[in-house]
Amino acid sequence: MNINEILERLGLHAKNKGISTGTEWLFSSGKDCYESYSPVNGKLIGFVEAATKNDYEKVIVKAKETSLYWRKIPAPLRGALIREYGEVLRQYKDDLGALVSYEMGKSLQEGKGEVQEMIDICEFCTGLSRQLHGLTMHSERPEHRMYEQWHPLGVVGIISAFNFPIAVWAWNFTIATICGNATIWKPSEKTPLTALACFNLLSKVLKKNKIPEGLCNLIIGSVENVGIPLVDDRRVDLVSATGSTRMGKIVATRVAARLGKSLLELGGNNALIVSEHANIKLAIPALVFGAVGTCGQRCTSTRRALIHETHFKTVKNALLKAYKSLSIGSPLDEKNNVGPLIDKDAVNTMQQALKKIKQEGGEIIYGGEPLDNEGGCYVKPALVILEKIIPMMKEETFVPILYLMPYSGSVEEAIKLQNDVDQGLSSALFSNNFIETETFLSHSGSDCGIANINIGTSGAEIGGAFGGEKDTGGGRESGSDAWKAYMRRQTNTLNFGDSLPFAQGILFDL
Ligand code: UN1
Repeated sequence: MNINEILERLGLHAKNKGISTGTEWLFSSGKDCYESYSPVNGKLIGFVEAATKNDYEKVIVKAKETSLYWRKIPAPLRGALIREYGEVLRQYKDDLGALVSYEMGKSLQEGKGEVQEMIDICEFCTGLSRQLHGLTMHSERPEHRMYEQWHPLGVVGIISAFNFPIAVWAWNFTIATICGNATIWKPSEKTPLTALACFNLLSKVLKKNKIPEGLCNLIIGSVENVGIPLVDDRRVDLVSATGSTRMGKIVATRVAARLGKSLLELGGNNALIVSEHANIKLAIPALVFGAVGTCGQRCTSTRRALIHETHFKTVKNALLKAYKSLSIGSPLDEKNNVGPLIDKDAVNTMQQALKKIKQEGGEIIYGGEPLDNEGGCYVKPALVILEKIIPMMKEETFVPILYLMPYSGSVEEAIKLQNDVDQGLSSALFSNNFIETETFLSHSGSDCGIANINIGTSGAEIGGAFGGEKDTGGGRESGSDAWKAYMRRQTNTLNFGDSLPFAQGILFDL
């Protein structure tokens, strides 16, 4: 694979502009640049100009203006634009997937999978654009009609994280666009080039369809210059942010201070329960993929394995065997199972976390050490046995550390352990016992936004609503009726009679 050729096909250069209004690339008014290094081999991929506060101002003005035009375009026509983008993504799936892999470090399979998620959501949105339905209700008054409709919000700000550098943006951007909004995307500063590549492809579709500047905007900049101005800006009607709980709390508080809307998809601390009735053959690959896929950097990654004591030894040994056979190395080489962490800081975070885990009584039975292959940020995924809950187990480390913890008694015991963390994104139970699976899915079962049976915690499909409870932020993105967060609801009551009855039977004679 020739990465330079891929960069060229995606329209990327050694030095790139970092601000786009969809159809135009703008120079930054400042002098700062981001350098994007690959975690695969430590090599510099390219420079990207960093936006200033003034640049942000230029972009929001354009976005607001264009949102007034776009809201009048019929939703199915907005859907047709997104369908075209999906077609372009299909053509560039291999190149874009490889760039995701090279800039972020996830395996090539997963990089292409991320582009596939984008293609899928484009298809979903094409259909959805004809189904932005409201309800009709029966009025209590004669010759009255009551119904609700959904209108665009205006401008949607999208803040995304490095771990899914483009798919999470696509879930937000496609839905926001068919719902009639303009969008401004602030991607992670750690993965600016994949964002630029998405916009190079998008601009082809926008130009072909003669879409005015400012409908889809991208702005690469710091928290201070872009993040905070966007979050605090009353002109931004919805802020959709993906990232850490720490970041989410700042966004939520600042947006709430101006009574704005936010949609948050934050951290997870996801558990997979292996019950006494589990099919162990299914549970093992689900655990391994969940814990080491994307090198433990998915918000849906499996962090805790709660294993019934009858299976503990078997599962532990099977995991040890599987972990020993993992091939760790360049994610561009399809025979490798695990790529690098995002950067050296993440490697250090993992070392610090393991130190603390040891101090708190955890037993590291495998891995954890940094590997110095090819100048990248590689680590050996770690397995840790816990006999009791330790404070570290309650933290989301965002590195490949899997805690194994035995439980005894009924599935209720495991559910209690699972729910005993601040986060509530994803959860899984492996069991072939109907009473257990129904208990897990009942009102008193898993408290997470995602609860799976005989499927791991990661790898959700786009068709379902994605997000979680508690410190995960409560927002829902992607499928189902998540689109409602990107629109405003209006209740309409119409009188087609010749009298004016008041609701609740109130008489008001003049
Ligand atoms: C994330 O890590 O922020 O379910 C999103 C999954 C992916 C999305 C993860 N489809 O693992």
